Amino acid sequence: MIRLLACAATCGFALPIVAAMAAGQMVVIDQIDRMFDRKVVAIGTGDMLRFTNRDEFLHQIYVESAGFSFDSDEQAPGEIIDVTFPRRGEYEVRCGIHPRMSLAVSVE
Ligand SMILES: [Cu+2]
Repeated sequence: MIRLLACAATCGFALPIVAAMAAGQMVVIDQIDRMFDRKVVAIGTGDMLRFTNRDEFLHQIYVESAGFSFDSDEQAPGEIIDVTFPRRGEYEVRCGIHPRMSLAVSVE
């Protein structure tokens, strides 16, 4: 145990572990009444947005950009869709079924 702690202090793997724990935050975005629950969200690189569907009909979220694209396919009521944003940038999450739904995602 002492040897392990000594190695953690000198071998440098303690820092990456802390960094990994700090990354990967999750923000829940509800979809309700044909809207996202906010217009804008700011997250860090590698963070995840969790999209719920609190309506009684389908949603289908997607992102189209040069750096990152995603399509959830049909999301049933109650279903959860997780989207991880792997790199910095400004993105727009939209719904393929409800064209007025829009969420601006700033990844820093
Ligand atoms: Cu929708």
